[in-house]
Formats: sequence, C-alpha cells, structure tokens
Amino acid sequence: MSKTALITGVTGQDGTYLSRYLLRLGYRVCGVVRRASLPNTARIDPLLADAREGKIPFALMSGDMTDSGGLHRILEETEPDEIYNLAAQSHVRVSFDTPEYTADVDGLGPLRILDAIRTLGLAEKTRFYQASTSELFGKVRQNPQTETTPFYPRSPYASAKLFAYWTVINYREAYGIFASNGILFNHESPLRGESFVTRKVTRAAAAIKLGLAEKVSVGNLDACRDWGHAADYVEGMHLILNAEKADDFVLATGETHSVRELVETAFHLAGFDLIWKGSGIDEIGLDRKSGRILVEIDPKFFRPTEVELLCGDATKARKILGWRPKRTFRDIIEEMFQFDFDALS
Ligand code: NAP
Ligand code: F7E
Repeated sequence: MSKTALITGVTGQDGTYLSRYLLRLGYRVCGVVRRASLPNTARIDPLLADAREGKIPFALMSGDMTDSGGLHRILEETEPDEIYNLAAQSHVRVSFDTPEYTADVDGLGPLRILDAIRTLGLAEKTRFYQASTSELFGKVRQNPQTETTPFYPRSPYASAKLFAYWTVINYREAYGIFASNGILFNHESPLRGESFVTRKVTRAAAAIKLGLAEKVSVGNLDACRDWGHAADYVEGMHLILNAEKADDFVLATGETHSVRELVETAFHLAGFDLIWKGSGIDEIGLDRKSGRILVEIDPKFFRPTEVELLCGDATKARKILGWRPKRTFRDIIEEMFQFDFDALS
C-alpha cells in the first residue's frame, strides 16, 4: 500500500518540489488549494495534467488555513500518513502590513491542523511536518545558528512562526503526535515567488540583458542570507518525517552571502561588471564599461526591523538524517538566471 501525503501550500515553491519528489517515491499526494479569483495552480499545472490522464495519484482539495471546519473535513476524508504544513503568508515584508492575517494563517493554521489530528483520533497514524524558519533566530544571538540557538523574532511573520513552532512541540509532548519542525534557512529556485530578493534580482538581470528593463530597485544590500536550493530542502522535509523519532532540525548550507553579492553574481551572469558608488539610500550600482546605472535603492524595500545575518549549522540533520545540500549558491543563481533569461527571451 502506498502512503498518502497531504500537502498544504501545494501551489507554492516548496509544495511543487515536494509533490514531485513524493510522487517519485510512490506516494499518493493530496494538496490543499485555497480559492482565488484567478487560477493559482501555475506551478503544479503539469502535475494536474498528468493526474487527469491517470498517470500519477495527485489530487487537490479546497481549503484554507483560516478555516478549521474545512481542514477538519480534509483530514477526515484523507486520513493521511504524513502532513506537510507548508501553507503560509510567507513574505516577511508583507507581514508588517498584514500582521493579524499572518498570525492567523501562519500561527493558528498549524494549531488547527494539529488539533484536528488529535480530535479525529489520528495521533497514532498521522505524522506532521511544520515549515518552521530561520526567521525565528532574527536578531541572532549566536553564529552559526543551530537547534539550540535562542530565538529572537523580528517580524509578525517570525512571531507567528514562533507560536507554531512551540505548538508543534506541545502537541508532540502532550498527545504523542509525531510532529516535527524543519527550521529551514532560505531556499530558492526558478519557482521562487518573484518578489523574494533572489528571483527579483535574477529576473531583473535577465530583463536588463534582453533590453526589457532599465534597472532594478532593491532595499538592504548588506543583509546576509544562507541560501540553498528548494529541491534539496524538500528531501530534508521527507527525511524529517521518516526519522525514528519526532524532533526539530535545522536545514542550511552553512554558507552566507550578502544581497550585494547576489546582485553582483546575477549581473555578472548577464554580462555586466558592477561597481558601487555612494552610500545608504543614495548608493547605486553601475556597469563598469558603460557607466549605466543598473541598481538603485528604494527605501520601500526596507523592513521596520531587519534580520541582518543568517547562517545555519545543519550538523544535526547530517548526523541523524544523513541530509546534506547538493547545490551551491553559484549553482542556484545560475539556474535561476538561465531560467528567467529563457522565459523572457
Ligand atoms: P510560497 O511559495 O509563498 O507558498 C506558500 C503557499 O501557501 C502557497 O501555496 C499559498 O497559496 C499557500 N497559502 C497562503 N495562504 C494560505 C491560506 N490562507 N490557506 C491556504 N493556503 C495558503 O512559500 P514557500 O517558499 O513554498 O515556503 C513554504 C513554507 O515554508 C511556508 O510556510 C514558508 O513560510 C516556509 N519557509 C520558507 C522558506 C523559504 O526560503 N522558501 C524558508 C523557511 C520556511 P497561493 O498559491 O494560493 O498563494
Ligand atoms: O529577503 C533583503 C531583505 O524577501 C531576503 C521567506 O521565504 O526566507 C524568506 O524570507 C533579504 C532581506 O526573504 C530586497 O531585506 C534587499 O534581508 O528574499 P527575502 P526573507 O525575508 O529572508 C525565510 C527563511 C522565510 O521563512 C520566508 O518565508 O533581502 N532585500 N532588497 C530584499 N528583499 C526583497 N524581498 N526585496 C528587495 O528588493
């Protein structure tokens, strides 16, 4: 009998990579999709086409993280072996504009699912993965960050995810549910949302090279992130839920790069050698050869409180799960740039 996995956030970057991966492993995959006024399934449309032809066991159900009754019904109907809770208002900057909504979806959403597992008597059967985040470390207390580094959330997004993190541990200890947190550092891919900094920059570099845009505006160039590839990280999610015991794991590459390095790398791939002039909000990035301004700062991309530096130590995941990331920062930016260049050409 193949296992059934239920994925919330199936239409997102990670939901798409995870669906593909679990289907390859022989799982039956059921995804939760929320109602939108226009189709929101672009990333998983190829899977839906294969499912319609009966090639893969992949199905969707309507639901929303803010709707307890609907989530309860979905669990009752699917009785999944594994739940991957990936649904979230996942944009940190946006969480400052929609703090209550973000708390509802990202904080209470996981509680609703865990409580449905409990009340439906699925505690023995259903394993639960929570998409926790390196944003929990926020104003970092220690470098690199591990599972024992104290948390210091710096956004409504991070505060909501902190509530969810502890809810997972509480339901594990109180009701014996196999519930685990994956504390994942930033992970990117050609399927990354276009307003996250990596994808925004690779798209802009490709568009400028093709003459479709003049320049790009960004925020804090000096923030540093530990960027990995989503395809590597969804494999880690599966290992976390298939470990001997429920536990919490950091997944990270152990390397950190600034937004400035990211911009330089992407523009280099586009054939530009960037030099920087000025400072603060007046800083600009110019093409060394032509003197053309390609990068400028727009304060609207700054956050009221910023996470300046993240760098993870995934030793625990390597030792217990045998997980290690395969792709490097350079591989990831190259793949994303090439994808955007081909798509825009
Ligand atoms: P993403 O691309 O933004 O996808 C988020 C998913 O959540 C989408 O499918 C979205 O649906 C769905 N969603 C949002 N609000 C919902 C609601 N109210 N009810 C039901 N579904 C809802 O995010 P991602 O990058 O794949 O990340 C997956 C998860 O990992 C998120 O929980 C994120 O917070 C967390 N995380 C991400 C990273 C990272 O670097 N990518 C790192 C650590 C943790 P629509 O398609 O309809 O918008
Ligand atoms: O920002 C800086 C920005 O929005 C990265 C989510 O998946 O990872 C993601 O959150 C950094 C920040 O990702 C721009 O200030 C500069 O320091 O790509 P981002 P994030 O905030 O790190 C974590 C782990 C998650 O859990 C989240 O769900 O880049 N930055 N200029 C910019 N950021 C954006 N978006 N746009 C800019 O123009």
